[in-house]
Amino acid sequence: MTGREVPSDVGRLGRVLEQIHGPRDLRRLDHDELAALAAEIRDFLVRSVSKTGGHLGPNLGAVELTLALHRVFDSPHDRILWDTGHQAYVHKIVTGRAGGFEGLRQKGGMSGYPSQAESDHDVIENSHASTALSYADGLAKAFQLRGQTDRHVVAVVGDGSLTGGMAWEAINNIAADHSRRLVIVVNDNERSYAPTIGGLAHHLATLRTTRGYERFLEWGKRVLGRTPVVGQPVFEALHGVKKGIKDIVAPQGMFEDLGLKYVGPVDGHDIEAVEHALSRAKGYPGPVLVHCITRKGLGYKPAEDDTADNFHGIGVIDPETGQPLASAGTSWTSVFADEVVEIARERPDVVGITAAMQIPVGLDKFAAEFPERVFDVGIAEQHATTSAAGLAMGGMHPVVAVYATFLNRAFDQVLMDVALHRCGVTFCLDRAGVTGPDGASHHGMWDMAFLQVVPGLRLAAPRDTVTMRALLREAVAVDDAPTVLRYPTGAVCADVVAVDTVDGVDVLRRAEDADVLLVSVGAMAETSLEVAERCAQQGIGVTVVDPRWVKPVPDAVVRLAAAHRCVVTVEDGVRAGGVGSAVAQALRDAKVSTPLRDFGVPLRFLDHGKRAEVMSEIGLTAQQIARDIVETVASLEAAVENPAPSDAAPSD
Ligand SMILES: Cc1ncc(C[n+]2csc(CCOP(=O)(O)OP(=O)(O)O)c2C)c(N)n1
Repeated sequence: MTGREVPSDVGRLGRVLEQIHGPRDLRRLDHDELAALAAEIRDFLVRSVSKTGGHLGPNLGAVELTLALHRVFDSPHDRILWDTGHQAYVHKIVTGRAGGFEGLRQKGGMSGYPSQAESDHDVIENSHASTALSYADGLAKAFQLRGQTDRHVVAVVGDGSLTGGMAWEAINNIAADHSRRLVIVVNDNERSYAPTIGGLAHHLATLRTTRGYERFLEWGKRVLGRTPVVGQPVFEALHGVKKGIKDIVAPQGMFEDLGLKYVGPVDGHDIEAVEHALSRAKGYPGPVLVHCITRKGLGYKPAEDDTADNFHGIGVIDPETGQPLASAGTSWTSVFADEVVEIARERPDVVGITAAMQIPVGLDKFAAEFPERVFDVGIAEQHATTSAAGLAMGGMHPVVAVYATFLNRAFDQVLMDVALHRCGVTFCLDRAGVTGPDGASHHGMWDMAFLQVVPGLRLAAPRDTVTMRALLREAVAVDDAPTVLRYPTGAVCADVVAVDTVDGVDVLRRAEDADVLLVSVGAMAETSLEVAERCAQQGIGVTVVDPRWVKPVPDAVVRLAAAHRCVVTVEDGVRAGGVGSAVAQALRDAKVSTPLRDFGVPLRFLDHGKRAEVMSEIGLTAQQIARDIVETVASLEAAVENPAPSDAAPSD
């Protein structure tokens, strides 16, 4: 398909696709119909994902693989698990959800990942990579223990996700027990976002280039097997040295040495070949790994031509050209990207670390200028963190740039490996706070809560370009403790200039006769100022401060709080244990009795939708916060006018 051939109507299904209501319908199709279906699915994906945004490239590369999986295995009786889950659109289409694509990732619409609420065919929905093999291990054990041995468990994992440590912990366990059937399908497109890195990638590359080896063995078996007396023994002898030959010619022994049967490599776009390999795997009594070679973005020229990331994840685009339709504005990521390069030029000890997301987190400019000082460690946030500790111990200052939600994984490493050892490591958490269309797993709402308990760690939340640059510099200047910078997704707002500074705490608005001290965290500054304006219109004075460094709570915040009737905190992180909780604790410790009202993200998993829609749903808009403050101040006044009797007798 070229860009020109993409029709404009989203909902239209092709001739074959409109007959597909569930996986069973796939099994009736002949070879030509399957080929037509694959083309129709690609056409449908381009038309719909270009309208909504989403993961286009990975799904274009997984079309034939998904069709083959659903023809060979009987989902949902058999369980098909998608690692990360961003490549499961085709699975959604063939399990009766093509109609949901108009609302893909929109509020109230279909999720961009598998979702148990949507379909019995969906099992895991976490979308943090490298977990599927562990789920599969557990499911296979459960089926065995419950006597459901006719049920197959299949885990589909990309070569990128296979770089994550959890995947290897799972393989270590899966391979150790041959009493259970479990099929691992490696969807190897040689890419994570960017080309997959590391020793594993080299190993897979070697396997890719030695396809002829398995064919040679097959040939040997056929030809020599037909030769009576000498044939079979010769083959046995040949096969006996197979491992030895392989270790020299094709080190695919790695998987087999671990105890996994290896099938492949298979052309992942040849449905018959994939079906053949999967059928072999299905019939095997123990764990099997099927290695499929695919191409990300296949069939859509703009994606095929895009060497940066093959349209891994896109916003709304013109399907003809692949160009974005909306101009994005200056992103927080690009402000970070520019400043970190400036710093790197001045400080040769500063190095960058990314967990397979160099472009998305903005370390690409740094890497272009200082390639030897930026390390892509694969999807390995834990390793990234402890490796950063090692770099710090060796005299460098690492800047670890990750999405906020993915640092969850490395909590113990931040705590024990970095903080306990007082290592100067700076974590830059992109996409912090409510992110939007990627849903529950991608909201970066936990960092400010779980990092509160890390002794010595300092956390800053910039509110605009100027504070972002300044705080990054302040953070990398700390060489004896971890520092964290967290900033949201999307375009950075206009600069919010402080009217005053009190011991490092920026005063953004000072109200005469202030009733309320509003402590605004990072990018909530614009909202907080609007809150103050709305309250002023109701006769309530609100002074707005931005502590910049929110952990530990600055003393100045406590002193200012003591001089007000009420303190309000506004943050886009989870309320439970967040900055509001920390300020409340600091006030209690200082015996400041000013009442506090904390606004933040409620303790539940948030759905997908636009960021503004989600913020409104959870009450984090200026209008909702201002209304609440007006009510709080009114109830404080009522309490002063009608104090509760202090000597009320206890009830029996
Ligand atoms: C723990 C974690 N870190 C980072 C990511 C971001 N991420 C999403 S998909 C992806 C690349 C996955 O590559 P691969 O598994 O090969 O799948 P492909 O897109 O190539 O099909 C990354 C890094 C993630 N989902 N989870």
